[in-house]
Amino acid sequence: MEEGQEVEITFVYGDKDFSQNNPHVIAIPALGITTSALDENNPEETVRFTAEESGEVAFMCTNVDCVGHTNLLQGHIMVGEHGHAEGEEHN
Ligand SMILES: [Cu+2]
Repeated sequence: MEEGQEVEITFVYGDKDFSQNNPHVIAIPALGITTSALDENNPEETVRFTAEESGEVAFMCTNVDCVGHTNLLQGHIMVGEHGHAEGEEHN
């Protein structure tokens, strides 16, 4: 995604093979975004935001009790500089 771009991201619960419900709560702290608990009962949530600055935006699970929690702490969304999105043409 590119700086200044409006973005929608849908987080999808992916633990359907588990024998237990395993709620995750996803946060993007730099954008002040936190989802509801994502689980069997609420398997998807879409967040919308505008990427104001280029760089890496971190996201992670904030439910410290979820199974596999330590694997879910290092998500990154890459925001490119305006006008430098890969594949863009300049005429
Ligand atoms: Cu989690």
